[in-house]
Amino acid sequence: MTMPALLSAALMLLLLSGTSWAVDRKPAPITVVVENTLLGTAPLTYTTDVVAYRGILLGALNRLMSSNQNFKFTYTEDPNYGPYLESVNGVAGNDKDHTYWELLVKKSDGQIIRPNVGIGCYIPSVNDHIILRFTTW
Ligand code: B12
Repeated sequence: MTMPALLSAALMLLLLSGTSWAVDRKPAPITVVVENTLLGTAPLTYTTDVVAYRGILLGALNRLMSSNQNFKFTYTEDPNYGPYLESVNGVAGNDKDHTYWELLVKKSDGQIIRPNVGIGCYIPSVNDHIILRFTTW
């Protein structure tokens, strides 16, 4: 290959990779649904975005908390598994009552999954409905 041909091939590669990088960085909209099966209160629904490519749920929850006064959450740091969701909107799980915030996800095909990781490891997909459900174990 001649030098100009090599240069234009390199330029083409750069442009193509630049395009996919730009697409990957589009914010991924997600919905957060807060449910309390113990009080039987109506679910609360919020929307937010995952802005970084393969960003984690914790980042999206933090973004939601900073942008919406009606959503707040706290977590504790487990030495082995990372962030443990402790409370949502002022309601905290506790060992005495065997209560906790369960993490469920309704995927865009309607299927509800229970991720085998917590809020610090789950990577939301576009249009995920993240369900934070206060329940017992
Ligand atoms: C019992 C248990 C629970 C109980 C804990 C009750 C309690 N206070 O005792 C409950 C039902 C609350 C629970 C919840 C969840 N759990 Co759990 N749990 C376990 C289990 C079966 C045993 C843990 C244990 O007692 N170890 C013995 C004690 C002595 O050690 P410990 O370090 O003190 O244990 C504490 C931590 O394990 C912590 N914990 C339990 N689960 C989780 C999950 C996360 C993400 C974090 C940060 C901490 C944490 O609670 C324990 C008690 O304080 C393990 C699997 C296993 N066989 O180890 C899964 C396990 C730890 N849980 C797991 C998961 C995914 C969850 C959930 C995220 C599930 C969900 N989708 O909702 C939620 C946490 C949601 C949240 N609020 O952040 C995963 C974690 C994997 C990972 N790398 O993230 C494990 C490994 C099971 C699996 N699927 O493989 N869990």
